[in-house]
Amino acid sequence: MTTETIHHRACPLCEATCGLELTVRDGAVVRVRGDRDNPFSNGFLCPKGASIAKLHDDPDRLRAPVVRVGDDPATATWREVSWDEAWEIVTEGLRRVIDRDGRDAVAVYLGNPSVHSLGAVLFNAPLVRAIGSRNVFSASTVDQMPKHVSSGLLFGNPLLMPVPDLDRTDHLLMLGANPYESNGSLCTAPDFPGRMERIRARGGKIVVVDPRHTRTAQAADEWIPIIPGTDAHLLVAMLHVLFEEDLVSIDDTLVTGIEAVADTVAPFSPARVAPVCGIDAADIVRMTREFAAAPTAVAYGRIGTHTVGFGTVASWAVDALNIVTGNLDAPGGAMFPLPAHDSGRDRGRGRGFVTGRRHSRVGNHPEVRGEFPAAALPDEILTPGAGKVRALVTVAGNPALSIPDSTRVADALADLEFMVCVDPYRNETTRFADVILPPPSALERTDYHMAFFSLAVRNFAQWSPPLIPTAAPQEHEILGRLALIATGPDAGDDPGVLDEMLLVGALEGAIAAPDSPIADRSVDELLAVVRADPSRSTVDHLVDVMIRTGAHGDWFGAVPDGLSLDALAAAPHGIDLGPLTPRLPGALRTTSGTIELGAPAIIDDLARLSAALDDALAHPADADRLVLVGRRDLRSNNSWMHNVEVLVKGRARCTLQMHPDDAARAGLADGAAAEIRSRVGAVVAPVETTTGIRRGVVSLPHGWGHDRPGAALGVAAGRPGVNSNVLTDPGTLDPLSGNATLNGIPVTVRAV
Ligand SMILES: Nc1nc2c(c(=O)[nH]1)N[C@H]1C(S)=C(S)[C@@H](COP(=O)(O)OP(=O)(O)OC[C@H]3O[C@@H](n4cnc5c(=O)[nH]c(N)nc54)[C@H](O)[C@@H]3O)O[C@H]1N2
Ligand SMILES: Nc1nc2c(c(=O)[nH]1)N[C@H]1C(S)=C(S)[C@@H](COP(=O)(O)OP(=O)(O)OC[C@H]3O[C@@H](n4cnc5c(=O)[nH]c(N)nc54)[C@H](O)[C@@H]3O)O[C@H]1N2
Ligand code: SF4
Ligand SMILES: [Mo]
Repeated sequence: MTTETIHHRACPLCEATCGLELTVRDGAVVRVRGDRDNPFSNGFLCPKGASIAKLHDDPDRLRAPVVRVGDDPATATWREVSWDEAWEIVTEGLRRVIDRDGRDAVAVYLGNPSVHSLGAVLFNAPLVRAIGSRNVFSASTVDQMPKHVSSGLLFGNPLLMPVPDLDRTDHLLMLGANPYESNGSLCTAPDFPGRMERIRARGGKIVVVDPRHTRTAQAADEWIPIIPGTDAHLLVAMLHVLFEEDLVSIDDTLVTGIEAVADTVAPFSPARVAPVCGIDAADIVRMTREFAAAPTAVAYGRIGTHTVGFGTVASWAVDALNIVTGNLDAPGGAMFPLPAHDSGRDRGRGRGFVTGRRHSRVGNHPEVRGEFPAAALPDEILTPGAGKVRALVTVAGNPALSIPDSTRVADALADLEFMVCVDPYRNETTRFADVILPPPSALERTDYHMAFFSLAVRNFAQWSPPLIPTAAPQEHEILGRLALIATGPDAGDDPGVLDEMLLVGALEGAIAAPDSPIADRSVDELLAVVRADPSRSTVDHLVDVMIRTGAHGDWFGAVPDGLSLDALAAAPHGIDLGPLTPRLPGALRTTSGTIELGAPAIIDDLARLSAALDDALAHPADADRLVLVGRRDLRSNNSWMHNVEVLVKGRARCTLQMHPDDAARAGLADGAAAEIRSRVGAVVAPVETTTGIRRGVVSLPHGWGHDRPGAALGVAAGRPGVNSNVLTDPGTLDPLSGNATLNGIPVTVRAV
């Protein structure tokens, strides 16, 4: 007899966290639909979410640890081993390097999916602490680090990032984001496209700033085809207009540094920035006036504004635009979510935000949020001398494809003495590993999307227990065990010790919180409460504590009708906690207790911006100059979902988009093979001519290049594409955040 059961959970494949409805028959998922009863996503589903079971079923997905036999990944063979044997090899490899060369000789790289997997979200930090190395790297510095820095400087808390109140705004100014493909980022909004359509349906306006006429730009009222890398210039000129025309509306009890900013933006007139941005001065003035005049308005910037040389200034300027027009912390503007869980983010440990507490060995890069720039990882491995990195631990990362100068990244990975990867695939990066430790699939684990509920356009909570049982270790158990190994022989091999430490720490924090309703309770008593259900694991217990002691929590019975994990378990479609509400000044963590608009680091970097502007004006670009930008595709997910046949079949997606005029000048027809060359490297890709791109700009997506020998990605290898990060330059970083420059790369393109 076949039995069918229906389950609901949140999709972990992008930041939108849509509700999924999964039908399971005989232990296998036979149908995936959007959950129409999910109050946040209302049934929305994209092709990636629809294929989540294909990931689970992928024969190339590792089910057991594997060990490389042979030095050269191209010719190595791989041996499946037991977890016990894997742990022995990892213990030997890591401790050998630590004992001989010290902890800094072990580097860590944390990749993007580790923010989508609860076990990694909760256990990466203890793992990093246990390794105790200064060489910590993550995908954040090829992504959103500028936003963390600008939030840290403005609000005193790098995790306190305002999100556009999409459902109530009258005017959305979107820069360098393409949610019709990406489904939104640093802004969790299931069915982002539908929310945009409703802005226009209620009479609002959407302006999209992007060198490409994306589907998002097509759905907007206005497309502003900016020259890549110049969003900061544009935004600062908009600030200039606001001050010049006295269109500002600032609460000066809440905001400090206003005069310094007004003075500093004064020289950035629209006329001065216009030729560099490629936008008419009159349009800049008009855009600014419309933004200021709208009943509510919000500026929102993403990858295109962040992964550029002035990423932090641009991030700051996006918020500054919202702040000086009175649109920060107000409905319809940019608002701070208040998620159900308390991760300590809102409890306010200390005040102020600093970077540069130490500097990297090779490039002298300042630490930012405990990390060095991912672009600098190869230097730390390849540059001789004391402190050279000899071992690498990766969790959910594919730096071989995702960080700049991939050719050198591969050289660096090959040079390592020991490498262990927590990853479900043998891919371009993990083929260099000595041991690959696979986590369970997304259907076999608990999820609660902490990071994304903290960035959501409505306050929302959903817990997803494991759907398919597995005997394999959970991701947090793998990371916990790695942490014990890294700590040293005295730590033993019982991860329960670490679990207990984290749980006790969380409870102690809640008991000691200011005005804590559980100040008189004991850790032991509360520990017993959260551990009452034996079917739940440590990550569930930790979420339970965070939910109970969060803004909507039951505080272990002290707040009647408050939330607990039981309440979430009883609501499989998720719980809507209402629209965003104002949170200032309470949420501010600056030393002054105000929004520090004129942070010295920003004022200083505006001087660099001014100098760059002068330089660009003095040396106008040649008429035939080309710059490269990236792009995303709805059916792709960074570097790791190209092994799902239903997603990648059909037309080639890794093409070089090029304006027909530029293509003609280079003698290239649609479909022709073109060599794209930068200072750093060269790749060959087929040309796709389109008028939907600004002249002088070409675009190649990232995350491709699946032709590396030794990877085991059967489907992806059939449509490998080329790796755009062979072209990106590790030498040009945003100095305040250490973020890589991934857009606006000077290139030449010629027929081959
Ligand atoms: N040129 C260019 N480069 C870019 C970008 C760009 O726009 N242009 N974008 C950048 C951005 S925004 C990002 S976030 C980075 C991403 O860069 P990375 O995080 O380095 O890479 P991903 O492609 O996300 O690869 C994720 C890895 O995690 C593994 N994985 C998947 N699910 C899980 C899981 O549940 N647990 C574990 N342990 N592993 C898992 C996959 O097999 C894969 O190896 O790329 C960046 N690189
Ligand atoms: N389908 C799909 N969804 C994804 C991902 C994916 O790979 N595929 N990746 C996920 C991840 S890790 C992230 S970080 C998010 C990213 O989410 P988004 O930021 O929305 O991502 P992109 O689609 O890369 O959009 C960036 C846009 O910036 C434009 N651009 C490039 N340079 C500039 C510039 O200098 N100025 C301006 N104004 N625009 C510029 C590009 O043309 C592009 O349209 O998406 C997430 N969602
Ligand atoms: S939009 Fe994102 S969260 Fe929603 S189904 Fe698609 S991949 Fe999953
Ligand atoms: Mo990202």
